[in-house]
Amino acid sequence: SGRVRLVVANWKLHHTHLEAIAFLERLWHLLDVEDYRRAEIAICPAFTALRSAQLTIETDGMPYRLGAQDVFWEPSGAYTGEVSVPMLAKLDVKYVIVGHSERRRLFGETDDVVAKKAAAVASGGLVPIVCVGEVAEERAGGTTEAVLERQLDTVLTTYPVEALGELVIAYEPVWAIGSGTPATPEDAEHVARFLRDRLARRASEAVAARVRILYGGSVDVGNAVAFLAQADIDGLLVGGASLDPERFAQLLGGRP
Ligand code: G2H
Repeated sequence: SGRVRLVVANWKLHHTHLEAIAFLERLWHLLDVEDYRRAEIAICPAFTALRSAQLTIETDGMPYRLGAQDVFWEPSGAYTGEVSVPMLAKLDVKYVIVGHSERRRLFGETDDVVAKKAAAVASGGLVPIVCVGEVAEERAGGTTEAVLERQLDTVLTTYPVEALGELVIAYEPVWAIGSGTPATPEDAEHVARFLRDRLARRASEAVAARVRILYGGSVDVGNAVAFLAQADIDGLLVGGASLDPERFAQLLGGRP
């Protein structure tokens, strides 16, 4: 497909900055050149671990990208508790997860909030990983595609056109997150294809061919290879299985 595969570790609310350093040193020891050829690897720690991770990666010349798990859309101002895109850029952060279902569900993020954040990330020269996905009731009710269309279209409406090709979308069916029950690779491929077709229609064929679509939701050592084998799945967003360096290295190496 010409798209560079991307595997993202979403640590969620885990790992202090010292634990992040230890994780990176261990992963660096475990992986070899072949593993780095297989996919671009991005680590998304908590904000508090970004600086330590940045220094560790830079000092040892590790081939890992840094990502954040969220961001606010304004660059600065009276927004107590928030972190901005320019602040992340200064830490060599390349990716920002936007609209993860946990943020939508637990922190009230709407499609409009997600769209504002995605646009701010792209305008600031970083790359958003926009999460979309249906909940169990939507799936049961047959509205999966309508939900995904709404989530994707809202982002496309305000997204800077010149940055569309770099966009990353993560399809994370909410019922599959942390549940131990992933989607089947065939179902995930079907949705990825649907999203790519939608991109072709709402943006262009050229954009649709470049955008990377990841699968997330109970990805682990035993199923990672099957998802990556799908034509329209360009990578993985990994939660639980990314916390331990041994387990994550196994997953990255395709060694079940
Ligand atoms: C989905 C995923 C990572 P997990 O949230 O974003 O988590 O792999 O634990 O299901």
